[in-house]
Amino acid sequence: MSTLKIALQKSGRLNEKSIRLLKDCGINISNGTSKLKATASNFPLDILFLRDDDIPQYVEQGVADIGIVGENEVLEKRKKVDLVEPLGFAKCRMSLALPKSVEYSGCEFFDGKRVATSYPNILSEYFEKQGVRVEVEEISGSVELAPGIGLADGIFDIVSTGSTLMTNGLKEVELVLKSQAMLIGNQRLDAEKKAILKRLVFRMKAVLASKANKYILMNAPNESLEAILTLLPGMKSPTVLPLSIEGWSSIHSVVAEDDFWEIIDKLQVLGAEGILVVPLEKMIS
Ligand code: PRT
Ligand code: ZN
Repeated sequence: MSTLKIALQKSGRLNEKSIRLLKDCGINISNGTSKLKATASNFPLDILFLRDDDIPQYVEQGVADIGIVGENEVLEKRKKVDLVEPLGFAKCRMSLALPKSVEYSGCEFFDGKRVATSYPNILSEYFEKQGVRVEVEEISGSVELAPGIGLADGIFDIVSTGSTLMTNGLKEVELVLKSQAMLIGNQRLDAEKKAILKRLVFRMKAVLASKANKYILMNAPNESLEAILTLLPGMKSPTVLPLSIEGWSSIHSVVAEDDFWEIIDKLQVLGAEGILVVPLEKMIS
């Protein structure tokens, strides 16, 4: 019986959420998460804990069959791996930033300028596409300090809240790409491993869908039913049950987290009452 090997970040921003995702998929990691290797007790999965920078290479070589890593690392490392499933966490953007006082006129501003980054490949490719020539200064950490010490005119780095840029007197001037945690896979998995991966992805999708949606119940006057039903997509269609009070119904449905507040506002205008919102544990469509 075959076992799939997954590479997870040993410590850092991806570590906890990657392990959490496996747990939400019902996978028990038995012998702790502090060691280099762990084994799942109830699913054919071995876990390797690595630095995130090494994960694309290990997956390409087949040392690990699959891995969870930021899309940004996959693009930067230029390894031949499959992008299997975006996982919706560790969302960030990769942006160009300049000292606040600099007047920015557009991408051509960077012509002949020096830009410090830990992502030289993504940056070079971006400027090549723009037809702008820049000098890429590769540094491995604290990129945001580079302009202040005269190492570079600007920087290219990961931005999440923007507070690192702000505290270093920098402003974001171009968003180059968006990134999130990604499940990646080796391109030559045998049939048995592919079958295990399929089972894992099925579970992951159910977990991700449940997080992106909420179950909603409400009471509504029958004269508003039609209007309310057009607002609520549900999984196939909403469930409508009569209440014991004449002229009223109970409506059950599933709504996307993203549209949630907008839909609630409209439901209230349409006379919906007693609105209950319940988190979903798993969602299988
Ligand atoms: O030790 P190892 O090499 O495994 O980890 P690492 O230090 O290289 O990576 P880690 O754990 O910092 O990040 C892992 C992944 O998380 C990254 O590759 C991104 O895909 C994703 N991610 C999401 C982030 C951020 N958000 C983030 N904010 N990675 C880094 N940052 C840093 C950024 O470099 C900058 O210094 O946070 C700062 C900006 O944050 P704000 O909120 O101030 O804008
Ligand atoms: Zn790293």
